[in-house]
Amino acid sequence: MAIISRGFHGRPRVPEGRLPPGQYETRDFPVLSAGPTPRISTDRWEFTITTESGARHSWNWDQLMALPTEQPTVDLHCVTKWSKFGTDWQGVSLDVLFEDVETAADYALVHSYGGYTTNLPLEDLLDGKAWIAYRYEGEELAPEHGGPARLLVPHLYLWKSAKWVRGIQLLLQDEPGFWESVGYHNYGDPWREQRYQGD
Ligand SMILES: Nc1nc2c(c(=O)[nH]1)N[C@H]1C(S)=C(S)[C@@H](COP(=O)(O)O)O[C@H]1N2
Ligand SMILES: [Mo]
Repeated sequence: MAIISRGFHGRPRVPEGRLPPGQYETRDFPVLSAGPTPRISTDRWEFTITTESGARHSWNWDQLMALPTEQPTVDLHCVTKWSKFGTDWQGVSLDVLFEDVETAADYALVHSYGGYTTNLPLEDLLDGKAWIAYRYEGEELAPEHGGPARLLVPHLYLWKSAKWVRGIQLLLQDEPGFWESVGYHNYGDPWREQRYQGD
């Protein structure tokens, strides 16, 4: 019987507990977009939170830049099974943007320039769990990766991190977004491997 010492064979192993089930680590940063890359200049860029009663809270680019920023370092998990560890971002916490928003809604539908949408519970955007990110690894966020600004919600599969984000619509009742309406899981927790409906 062969004695196999796992410590000395194969690829270096990922630190225990860092890779969700069914994922592999990559060092690349693949681009996954369902359509063409919209080009939005920061002069025209606007981000709006709309409440269930129709109240609108908007920020232009200069107003976004004037808000306090954070520099989260996070692991990314894509439903196509790649994970990327320790990515460095800069952006504004959604807690800052929601400070003056009064709502009784439990659900959020995120809208992007170009028409992409994705839904998630409002609580998954709050308490330090999500950002409007506009810098990646010390540089302006590239258009292919969602520049000038994207949503970053790293505790859910990456399809929830809407690129070219333009607004968040608050809803009393949940509504599926683009991938959620064609069979992706409604919530998308990588640690529970919620890839598709029924998982
Ligand atoms: N607007 C928009 N956001 C999007 C997508 C998209 O097609 N359009 N794709 C999603 C998917 S499926 C993934 S995996 C990630 C990919 O981000 P990346 O291209 O920066 O790796 O963006 C998500 N956000
Ligand atoms: Mo994805």
